[in-house]
Amino acid sequence: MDSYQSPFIRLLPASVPLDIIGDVHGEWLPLQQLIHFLGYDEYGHHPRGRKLVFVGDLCDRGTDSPAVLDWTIDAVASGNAYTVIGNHELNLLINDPKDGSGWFFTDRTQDEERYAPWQHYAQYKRQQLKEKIAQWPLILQRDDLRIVHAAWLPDSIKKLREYQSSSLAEVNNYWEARFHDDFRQTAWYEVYRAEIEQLGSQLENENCAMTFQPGIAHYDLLRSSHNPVRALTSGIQALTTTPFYINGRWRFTIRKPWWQQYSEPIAVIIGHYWRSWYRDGVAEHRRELFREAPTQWLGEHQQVFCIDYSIGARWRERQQSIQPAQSRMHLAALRWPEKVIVLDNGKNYLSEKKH
Ligand SMILES: [Mn+2]
Repeated sequence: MDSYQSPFIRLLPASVPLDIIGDVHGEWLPLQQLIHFLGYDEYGHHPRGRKLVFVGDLCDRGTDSPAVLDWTIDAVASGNAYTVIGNHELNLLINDPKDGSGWFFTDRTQDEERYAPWQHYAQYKRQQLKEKIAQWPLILQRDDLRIVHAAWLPDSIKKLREYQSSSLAEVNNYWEARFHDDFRQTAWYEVYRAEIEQLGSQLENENCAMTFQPGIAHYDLLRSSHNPVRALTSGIQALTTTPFYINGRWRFTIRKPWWQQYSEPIAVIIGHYWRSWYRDGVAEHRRELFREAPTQWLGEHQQVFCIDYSIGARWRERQQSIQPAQSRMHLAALRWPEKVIVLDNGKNYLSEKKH
C-alpha cells in the first residue's frame, strides 16, 4: 500500500462487511429503495455495522442529483459511507459541463427538455458542494478489495505520485496540459484541428450522417490513457472505425475492456460501464464490451466486477412513460464479502465465477 502514496488513494476499514453501490446518476428513489432493501436506515446506518461504498457517478441525468449528493455527503461525514470520484463528479470539479449536468451548470439549457422535470442545485450551495466533492478520493482499498470508478491501471496509479497536490482539479489540469503538449507533437494534431473546425456542432447532433474522424479518434485515444485522473475515472479507449452516438456526442473510440489484462489476486469493483441486466436489445458497442452474463465476474482471473446496470438511462424510460416496476435499468449493490448482487427491486442474485 505504501507504494501508492497519494491523497487520492485511501484505505477502507479492514474486515467490515460492505455494500458497494453502482453509479446512481441522480436516481434518488431507486437509491432509497436499494439502501432500504440492504437494511440501512434513512441516514445510511446499518444495525449490524455494514458500510456503504459508492463507486462514483452519483450525479447527472436523473431526477434529483442534489438529493443524492447531499445525502451521500452526509452519510460520508457520519462514517456510514465511503465514495470515490467518478468522471461525472470530476467534470463538475473542473467546470466541464457535459450532457446531463444542467442541474448544476445552468448554462446547459439544452439539457432541460431532455431531462426535466429534475431538481436543480441551489445556487448559494454550489461552491460548498464542489469543496465537499473535492475531498473524495480516486481509489479506496484494503487488503481484499480495490474500488475505483472505471479502471484499475497500475501505470496511472503510479503517475499520481509524479505531480503532488491536494487539489484533484490541479492534478487533472497538470496532466491535461501535458497531454496537449504531447498531442501537439504528433502528426494527428493538425488533422484533429481541421476536423473540429469543420464539424463544429455536428459532433453533438445525433441526426447527422457521421464518418470516421481519425484526428478526433487519436485525440480521444491518447487522452484516455495519458492523464491518470481521466484514465482511472473514465477508463482507456480503443479505436473503432464505425462512429456511434452516445451521451450527446459522436464517438470514434470504444471503451477497452482493461479487465481482460488484470491478473492480480485482489478483487476490483468498478461502475461506469453500463452493463445490461438483460441480454436482448443491447447496443452493438456494449455487446462487444460484455459477453459475460450480467451476474458474472470479469477478466481471465475473474477478479473484476462491474456493478453498474445502466440506471443512468432511466430518464429515457421516463420519456417513454415506462414505469419503474417495468424498468430494464437497475441500481445495484454488490455485498462484500458475500458477493451477492442486490437490485433496487429487492431481488438478490449470487454473482458467478467461471472456472
Ligand atoms: Mn462513469
